[in-house]
Amino acid sequence: MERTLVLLKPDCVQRRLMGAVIRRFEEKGLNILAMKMMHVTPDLAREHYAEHVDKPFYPGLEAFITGAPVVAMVVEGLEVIGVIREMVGATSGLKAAAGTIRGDLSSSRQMNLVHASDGAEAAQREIGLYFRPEEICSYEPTLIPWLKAGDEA
Ligand code: FUP
Repeated sequence: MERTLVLLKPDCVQRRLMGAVIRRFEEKGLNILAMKMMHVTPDLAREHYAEHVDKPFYPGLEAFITGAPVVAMVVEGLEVIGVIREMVGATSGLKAAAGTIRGDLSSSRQMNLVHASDGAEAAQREIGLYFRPEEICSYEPTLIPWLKAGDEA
């Protein structure tokens, strides 16, 4: 099992699309272990987007991500990091494939609705930025035998 960090970004909250996006993850059979609405501070934005801080688009990105609340989530599942990246789609909503969250619901590169960790190292780091260990509610979904076969790790 893997865990990943998902953020429903300020545009997702403002556009009333939180339920639509969460529904896709639930219907896929993924397991939401933690979820909270919060404001991203400029300090947290700089930590989260450390690799982008020096890029020309960073000031606009920081203004956007701190401009309204986000919903942060920890999601668990088999290969969940890659599965959610596929569900989210390419960075720009204009380039993201139809059927993906961004492809279906966004027409922007910045206002692309969802952040999802792009690898195991990023997932561990980003979960630690947004959640204390005691905020992550590990549990065994009773539906598991109807979501995957017993020999699927
Ligand atoms: P992604 O992994 O798809 O979320 O995208 P990146 O890590 O490449 O970029 C992080 C965020 O920066 C994206 F959500 C959108 C934003 N961005 C811009 O606003 N302008 C750009 O030119 C590139 C990225």
